[in-house]
Amino acid sequence: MRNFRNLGILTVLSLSVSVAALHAYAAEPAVAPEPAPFPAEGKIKYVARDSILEFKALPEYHEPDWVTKKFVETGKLPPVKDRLPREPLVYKTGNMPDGAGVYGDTMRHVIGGRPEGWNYGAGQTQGWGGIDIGLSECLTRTGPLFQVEAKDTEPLPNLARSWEWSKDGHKLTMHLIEGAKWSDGAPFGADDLMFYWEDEVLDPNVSPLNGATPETFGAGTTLKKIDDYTVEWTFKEAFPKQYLYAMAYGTFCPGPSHILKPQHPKYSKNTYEQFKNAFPPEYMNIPVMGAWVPVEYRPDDIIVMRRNPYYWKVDEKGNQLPYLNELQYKLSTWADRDVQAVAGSGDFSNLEQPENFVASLRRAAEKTAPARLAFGPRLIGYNLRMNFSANGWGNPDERGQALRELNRNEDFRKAVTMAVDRKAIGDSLVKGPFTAIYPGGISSGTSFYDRKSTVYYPFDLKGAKAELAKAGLKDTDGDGFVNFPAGTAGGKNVEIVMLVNNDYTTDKSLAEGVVGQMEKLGLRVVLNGLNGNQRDAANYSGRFDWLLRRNDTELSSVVQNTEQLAPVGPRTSWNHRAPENGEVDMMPYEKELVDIINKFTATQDNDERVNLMKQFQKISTEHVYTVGLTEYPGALIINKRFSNIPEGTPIFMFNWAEDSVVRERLWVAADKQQKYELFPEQLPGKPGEKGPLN
Ligand code: BQZ
Ligand code: CA
Repeated sequence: MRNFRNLGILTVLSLSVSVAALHAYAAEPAVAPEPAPFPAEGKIKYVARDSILEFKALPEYHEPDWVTKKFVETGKLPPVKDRLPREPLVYKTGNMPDGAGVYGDTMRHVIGGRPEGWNYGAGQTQGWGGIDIGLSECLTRTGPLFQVEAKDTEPLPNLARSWEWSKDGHKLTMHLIEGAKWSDGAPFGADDLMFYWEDEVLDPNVSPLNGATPETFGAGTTLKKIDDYTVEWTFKEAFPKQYLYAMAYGTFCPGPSHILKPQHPKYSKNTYEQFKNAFPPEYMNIPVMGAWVPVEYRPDDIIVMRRNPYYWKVDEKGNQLPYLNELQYKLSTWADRDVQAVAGSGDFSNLEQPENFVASLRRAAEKTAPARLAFGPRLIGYNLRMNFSANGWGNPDERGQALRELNRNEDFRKAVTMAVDRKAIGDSLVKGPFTAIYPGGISSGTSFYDRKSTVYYPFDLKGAKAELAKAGLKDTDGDGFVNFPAGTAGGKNVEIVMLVNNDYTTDKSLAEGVVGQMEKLGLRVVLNGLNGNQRDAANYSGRFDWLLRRNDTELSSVVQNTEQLAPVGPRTSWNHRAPENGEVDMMPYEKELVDIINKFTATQDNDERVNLMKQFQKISTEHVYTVGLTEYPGALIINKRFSNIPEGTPIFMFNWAEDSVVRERLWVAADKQQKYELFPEQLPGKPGEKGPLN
């Protein structure tokens, strides 16, 4: 039924969508232009938060027959009811679009990242594309919240099954799921949380993946173990419910402490580097709380994961989840993920690169199309971020230091933002109703967005050049590029190195666009294109002058990764962090932003939160905290054989769709199942052993 809808977009594509020609203003800030409405497809069926899941004991439990026959009856595994917690997480049938499912089949992902190893808590990526999202279950969960009305929502329980606040709101007692086990059968409990908190988050020598720092949970926050299934948070603020989002994916997903702790420098002779690299990609069967366990890794080829026999979630009939026996992650490119998903050799993609929109739409509109394609709201955006640290983050040389001083000059930032022709930038990616002028700040697709609070410096090259002159830059040697003033960096041409993620066509296209437009302004920009892992490392360590970066959830949801909106801590902002042993040298307006974020986090008054975000939006766009480039909608592409895909799932909001679709609930009807499994009727082996168990 989606095909005719896609045709709808195709016909819109053929119309020449004309945005009212923007008048070139002087350097007068304007209000952002109204983004052209985008026909997001798939109506989200909003549900009550507590209609999704609960924790309770069921009269009986089931598992795939082959698990019983080959593993339980042979004594290799205890019976399924002994592998489940006393009260497992139960997904309610009423929230399942296609009801309870049947076992079988696999989901074939294609990803553009590459695994560094399995030590997520020490900052290693597994290659993105849903791998870490599936492996690392977290205290709370927010991906599926897209289907819950924003006003009364709160993160869903997950490893933390319930929590309550003290009367004065400074303490939060959190109750963990009881009797759950890691995929190797070891017990899960508060010790896993304490290792993650004390020895990974608080330890300044360890930086967990997705960037959890002590300030992510509020400066001065403490966590204490009460008993095996109870922990107690203590916060400086009263009732900072915002931090329940930080306890979801990305920032509080504890690892298997029984495996990790012996390798940590505090408990071994290992260096921090040896700890981080103690579980290379070749290390198989790392214990996880997730639904699938890595059992096979072939470099540049594939990662295969098999169902976790101790997974602690069931459906209302008592069927232990997941329904899908296997996940595959073909190690290719992000662009190839789109191609394979519409072609049917892959099963899933977040269509997020506009260069692939038209070809993907055409293929998905055909009768024989193997996959459904549905666009969501405009929540994918890109910003040009300037390194604001003038006190040493990234150890710049003289040129780099001089450039950071320029980045901190508002006339310079205005010159840059006014020299960006956002219409041309968007059209360079894809023509049609998709891209919108994006001044920066909160995405227009979020419930916190307020256009009137969004300051926009319209494209105006003449005005931009005037601002550049005001910043003290002149082309003293007449070669078309402005120079540093005499005595600064040798009075040479200003040369800006912009960090770019080479794994995406879109990132590279936008970067080329920026180079070209800055040249017209008289600024020489040079690209430093790195693959995703190297780009992330350079970003975290401040080794960049400018950074072209796709938005993360702090701009597509505001409530997720909120601490990344401003330098509320030494390592929370994407483009302004503290040097080794120093402070963040904040500019006055940044201090205002930090103050607003802290207030936002400390209040639960929705009207006040909306108001604070309007202030944030105004101050950050007026002072050009980032230079917005373009924003557009993404589309979810999923093979038609899968059931239980929630209609209208956005590819990106509180998290990526790999989280939001709730993969452990997806299933394939028996008559549609394919023989794609690579390790049929096999289960994960022992930690560190080769491959799956037969
Ligand atoms: C989605 C996502 C799941 C990271 C990554 C990648 C890294 C960034 C970002 C996206 C990929 C896909 O995004 O592009 O569609 O599948 O993995 O995690 O861009 O380089 O560091 O933030 O999420
Ligand atoms: Ca020059």
